[in-house]
Amino acid sequence: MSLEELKGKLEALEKQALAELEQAAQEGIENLRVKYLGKKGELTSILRGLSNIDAAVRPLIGKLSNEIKTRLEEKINHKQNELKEKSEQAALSNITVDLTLPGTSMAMGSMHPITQVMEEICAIFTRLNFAVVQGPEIETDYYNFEALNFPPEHPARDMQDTFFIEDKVLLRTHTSPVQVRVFEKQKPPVKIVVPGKVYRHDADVTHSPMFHQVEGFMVDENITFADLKGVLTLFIKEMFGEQLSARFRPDFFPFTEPSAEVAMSCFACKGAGCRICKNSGWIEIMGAGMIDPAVFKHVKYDPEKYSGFAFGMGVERIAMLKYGIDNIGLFYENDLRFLKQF
Ligand code: FA5
Repeated sequence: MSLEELKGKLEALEKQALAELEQAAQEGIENLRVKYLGKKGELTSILRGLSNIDAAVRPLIGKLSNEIKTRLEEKINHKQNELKEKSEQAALSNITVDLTLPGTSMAMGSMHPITQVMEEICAIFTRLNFAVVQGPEIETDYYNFEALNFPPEHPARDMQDTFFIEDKVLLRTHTSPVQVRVFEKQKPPVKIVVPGKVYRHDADVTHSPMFHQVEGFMVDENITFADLKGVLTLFIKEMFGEQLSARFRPDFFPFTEPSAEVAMSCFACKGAGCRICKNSGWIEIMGAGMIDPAVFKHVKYDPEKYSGFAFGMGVERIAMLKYGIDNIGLFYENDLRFLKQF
């Protein structure tokens, strides 16, 4: 075959391929690619026959057929993309979006009820101008017991109540050690509340091995038991309203003298006696009293000049009263059905 004939054949092939491509639907494109460019395709078979032609024209024909191959490949790809885009557009235009449908709402978390109650307690005292301070949960025997005037053989130091980490290092059993830490650093007047976790070897429906306390104390000249009663009565009214009554009874704490146990009437039986209040009609929520001069001596406060009161309450107990919960364990189970109610 002469050069001209071969050229004509190749050009006719390209023309035919382009005409077919023009008419092709999406499904037909791949067949077209195989038909012209595939291993057994028409262009390939012409290129195979090159060995039989005159060596002088071989490079020209090779060049021409490679150009045709590249052009066809580009056009086939272009057409394929064009058809694909068209069919996607068509599919999209069939979808209707209802803009009035409600959106997918995100599940929102909320503060744990104990945190909420603890913050509520602190807010009442900050309105009375108390500052909020925190202290370490791992304490020494000195701050947790000794400086608070616990005698060396006091039962609270016993392994059965206290979680010891090592000799003289323990998980604090109450928030009262923070009193001593503050007094060491600050001269009166002090007016502070201390929220935080405490630990005791203790567990039943109203007791947990880890629970929360809020400690409060106020030291200045001329602070009396009347100030203590005034502040705590105001706190109870703010926290619970007028319905539940409060009771102050003499009690004993090594670090207060005189001391009082503050209790509230039982939320479940309204004082008649039940499982929760152990049939007494009352649930203790707080220990309180006038700070013992022995504590002042440890921190070099002059007991002749200064006096003060302190109180410490169980946050879980307050939360149980406030929401009528009869099992302290519910606070720690992380059951969303329970937690979502707050
Ligand atoms: C104290 O811890 C004293 N530090 C309180 C205090 C402070 C007295 C300042 C005087 C001056 P008590 O051991 O009674 O006191 O505990 C205080 C409150 O914590 C109790 O009234 C009770 O409501 C709560 N509580 C005690 N043990 C547990 C427990 N295992 N689980 C949940 N709450 C508890």
